Amino acid sequence: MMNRREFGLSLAAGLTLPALAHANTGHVLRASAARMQIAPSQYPETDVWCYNNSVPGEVLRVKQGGELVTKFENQLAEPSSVHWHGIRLENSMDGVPGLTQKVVQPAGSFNYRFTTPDAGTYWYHAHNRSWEQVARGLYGPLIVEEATPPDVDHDITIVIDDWRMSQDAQIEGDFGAMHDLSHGGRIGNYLAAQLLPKISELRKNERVRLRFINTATDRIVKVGFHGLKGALVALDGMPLRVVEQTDHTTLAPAQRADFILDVVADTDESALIISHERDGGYILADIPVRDAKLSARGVINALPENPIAFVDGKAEQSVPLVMDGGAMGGLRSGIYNGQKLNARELINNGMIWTLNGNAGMPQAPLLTASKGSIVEIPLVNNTVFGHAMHMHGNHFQERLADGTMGPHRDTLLVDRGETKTIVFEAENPGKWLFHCHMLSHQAAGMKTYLDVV
Ligand SMILES: [Cu+2]
Repeated sequence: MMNRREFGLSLAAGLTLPALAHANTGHVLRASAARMQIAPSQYPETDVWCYNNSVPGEVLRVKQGGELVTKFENQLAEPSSVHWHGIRLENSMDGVPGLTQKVVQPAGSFNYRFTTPDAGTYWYHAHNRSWEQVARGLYGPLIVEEATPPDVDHDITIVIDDWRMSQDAQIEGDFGAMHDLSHGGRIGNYLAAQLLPKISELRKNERVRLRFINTATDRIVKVGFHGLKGALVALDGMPLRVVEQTDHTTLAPAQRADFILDVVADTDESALIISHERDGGYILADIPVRDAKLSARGVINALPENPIAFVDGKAEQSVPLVMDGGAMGGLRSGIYNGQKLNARELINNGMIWTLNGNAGMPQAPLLTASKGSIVEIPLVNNTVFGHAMHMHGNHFQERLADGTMGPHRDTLLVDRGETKTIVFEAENPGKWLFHCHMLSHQAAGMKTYLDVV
C-alpha cells in the first residue's frame, strides 16, 4: 500500500515546503475578499474575491494517483463551494450546490478529499453564483503531475482572465445584465495572463511546457506564439495520442491546453505569448531571450496516456441536447421549475436560454446511464452564439466529420448553428452537472445533469 503522506498536496514548484510536510494535511483553501494588483502597475489595486489571498488562487499540485485533501473555509459574505474542474472524482466531492453537496454558508467549511486519477492541467473554481464569483477571482490552477514528467526546462502555468474594470481598476458590478446574458456573455475590457511561476528570461533552445487555462467567464481566447516552436500535447488535461505541430489554439471558457515548445527566438529577441484578436495580435507575455550555447532539442513526444477509456463511436443510447434562446433566438416558451412559461415570464425569472426546452436546472436528468455504458449526445446549437458545454466528472470524445473520434475533452465549444456529437463511457456514478461554461449563459438557463447509476 502506498502511504497517503507520500501523495499529499504540495505547494507550487519553487516554494519552500516539501510535499511531505504538507500532507495529510491541515491544508486550508480559504475564500475571502482581498485587494491586489491585477491591472498594470500604473493603476490602483483591485478589490477581488480569492482563494488563499491571491488571484489566481494557490497553485495546487498533486501526484497522479495521489489524493487532494483540503478544508474549504468560506470567509466570503455569501455562500460558495469549490468545483474541481476536469477531475474524474467521486460525485460527493464535485462541489455543485443542490446536486452534490449543500452550499457552504459564510463562516462555514467543507472538507474536500479525492484522488486524482489523471495527470494534466486542471483548475478549481467557485460553483455558486459562479458568473460573479469566478469573475471576481475565485479560481486557481490544479496541476496533476505525471509520475515521469516530460523533460522540459520550465513548467509554466498561464492563467488567462478577462476583467471588466472601471478606470480606477475596480471590477464593474454589473453582473447579470440582460444584454450580456442574452448575447456572448460578460466580456471584459482587460485581458490578462499570469505566468506561474513568473519567468524573467528564457535561453535559446530551452524547452518549455506551457499550461494554458482560460478562466474567463465568457470570453473565447485564441492563443499563439512568436519565438517559440513546438506542439500541442494535451487538451483539457488529457494527453493527445499524437502531438499536433501548431503555433496556436482556441480556448473557450474553462478549456485548457498544454504545449511543449522550444525557444527559437535569437538572443536579445523575445518569446511572445499572444492573444489573436479580430483587430490583430495582443501581447500577453513578452519574455526576453538570452545567451544561446544550448543545442537544439529532439522530437517532442506524446505525454503518457491517462487511465481513461477511448470509445470507438458506437453508443448504447443517444440523447440529443438542443440549445435554444438568447438574443435573436426567437424563444417563445420554456419549462422553468416544472412550469411552462412564455418568453416574458422566462425573462422575468432571468431565463433566456433553454436546453431541450428547459430553462435552469430541470427536474429530471437529461439522461440516465448505467455505469459502464456508452452514451452519445448530439449537441444541437440552434442559437446564434457559441456555447462551451462542460460535463462534470467525465471526459468525452467528439465524433468528427470523418467518423473518427476526437481527443478527450471536458468542455467543447459548439459554434452558432453547429451540431457536434459527443460519445463517452459513463464510468463514474453520480449526478453530473452538464452546462454551458459561458457562465453568463449558465446563469440564464443553460444547465442540466446526467445520472450515472
Ligand atoms: Cu453558452
